[in-house]
Amino acid sequence: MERTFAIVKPDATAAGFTGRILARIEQEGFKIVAIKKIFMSKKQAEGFYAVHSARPFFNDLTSFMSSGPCVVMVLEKDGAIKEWRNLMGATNPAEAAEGTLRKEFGKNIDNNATHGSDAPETAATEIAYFFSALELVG
Ligand code: IDP
Repeated sequence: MERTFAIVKPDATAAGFTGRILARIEQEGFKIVAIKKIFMSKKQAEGFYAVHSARPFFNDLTSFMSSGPCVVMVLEKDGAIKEWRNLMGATNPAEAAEGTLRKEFGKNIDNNATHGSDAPETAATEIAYFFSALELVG
């Protein structure tokens, strides 16, 4: 069974969408293996998005991610990485398909409600950034 790392971003927690997003996650057959609410510092957000440090939107992205609380999670399902990205939809909510989380809950490309790992190596790194092995409750 594959695991991926997911975030309910600060725009979505502030708007009160956490419960509805968690409900969709369970309805779509993901098991929530670990979950917690955190408020990242700018430095912690920069560490998490280090792979994007050369991108023009890095400062805005890390400021946004440290602007309010997030819900961070480890999700488990067959093909979890791809399945979670499919459920999130396109990065830009304006381009996201009907029925996806970013279409329903995202406002724009900066405030797009959710994050998901893009590959097995990133999933492993991102899970380890936020959770210890003891916190993963299979
Ligand atoms: P993903 O979250 O769909 O995997 P990435 O390309 O990994 O997309 O980008 C990480 C995050 O950075 C996105 O979720 C989005 O919030 C933000 N982002 C990506 N591209 C842009 C952009 O062109 N302008 C502003 N923000 C962007």
